Amino acid sequence: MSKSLVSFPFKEENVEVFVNNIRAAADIPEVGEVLCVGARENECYTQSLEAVKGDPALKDSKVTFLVQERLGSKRPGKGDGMNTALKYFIEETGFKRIHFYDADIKNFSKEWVLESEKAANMGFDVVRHYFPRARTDAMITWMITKTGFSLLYPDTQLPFIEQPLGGELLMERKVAETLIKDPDVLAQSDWGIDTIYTYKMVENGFSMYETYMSSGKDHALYPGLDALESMLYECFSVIYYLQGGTGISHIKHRIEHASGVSNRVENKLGFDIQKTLCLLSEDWNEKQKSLLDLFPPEIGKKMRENTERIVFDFMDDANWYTSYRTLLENFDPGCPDWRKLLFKLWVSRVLWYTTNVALKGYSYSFRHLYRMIDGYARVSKKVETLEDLRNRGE
Ligand code: GDX
Ligand code: MN
Repeated sequence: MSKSLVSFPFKEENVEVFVNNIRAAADIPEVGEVLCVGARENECYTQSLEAVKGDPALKDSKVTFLVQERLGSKRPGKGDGMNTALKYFIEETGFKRIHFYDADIKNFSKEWVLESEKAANMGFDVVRHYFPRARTDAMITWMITKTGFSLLYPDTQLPFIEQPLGGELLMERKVAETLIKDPDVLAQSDWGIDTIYTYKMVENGFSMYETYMSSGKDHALYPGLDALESMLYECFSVIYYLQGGTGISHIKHRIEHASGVSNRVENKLGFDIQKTLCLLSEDWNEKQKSLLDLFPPEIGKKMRENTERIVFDFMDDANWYTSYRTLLENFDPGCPDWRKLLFKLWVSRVLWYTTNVALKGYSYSFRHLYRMIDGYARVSKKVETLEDLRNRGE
């Protein structure tokens, strides 16, 4: 069948936004079915299903609702949702392609689907959306995922994928077939799913096109950085387990050039700095303090000072590189104190970046972030030192 399946993993989203998105996807001639995979049968699930059933605009469309299966071994989360969709796509349909979109996108339209279809029609196996983001957004992507890929896989395309955690993507059927057979993919039931999909796509040599959505993604906002703790931990844990992979092939990878950025995105500097500062000084215990002995003395000492007063001015690019290496060598994914410490190290890194880089402007910030990833790859390949990293001009 030459059509596509569009899939929305969802948990607790605004029903009106979600149903609008289902309607937009179902209305596209290239789309044969819309699949909605809910975390559980909650209010959002039943209300969205009711709304779909009663909608005359959807009476000729195939819209399927499923509760996600328990497929993985990590926290049951978005990973089980996405893998349930992959499994359904392979086992229950003959469609050519599967698309994924987050359910909470307020400005979702048929363009999102059609843009991916066009790139896939050019012969790419995977299409991923990327879009303009505020300079303080995507702090897990930049400081954890891209940094980790740059340290571990500097010779591959992995560090240079624009939005390795993005939830908006298309796969040709052969990609889905490969992923769903992979035990590492199936196990990853939590927020680590996006990282593992991205990694496995590259490891298997699938070609990738990144299409630029200049309108950006307008979606539900997080209250503060603390809400990101589980996402951070789950995304880092995947990188931790991915250490030691070898023989990653060079893939055909095209990144569509970015066009404009709206003033709203360009001028936004947005999270609650006051609240974030407090996260550095809260919840310390003796175990966490002793784990800091594993870090280079100047980093351990400064971090430990946070039990008395807030200190983050030391967490520059070079010290983040070293901290990350220490984490890769010593982290214990099962230990709650390592999890807290990882979070605090990352908070100090985000605060350093915000006050030393983000405040200097939008273009300055992105130049810095891209050069940081290039620099980390050079240091990993031992063609530059940490001192070079500190001395590089902007
Ligand atoms: N089925 C299912 N089960 N869906 C879920 C679950 C779950 O347990 N948890 C969240 N979702 C859905 C949610 O309803 C939404 O549609 C999507 O997954 C993304 O969740 P959201 O809370 O909107 O997260 P956020 O921060 O906007 O997500 C972005 O970053 C994540 C990441 O960085 O890991 C987004 O690009 C995600 O696709 C990406 O996984
Ligand atoms: Mn969202």
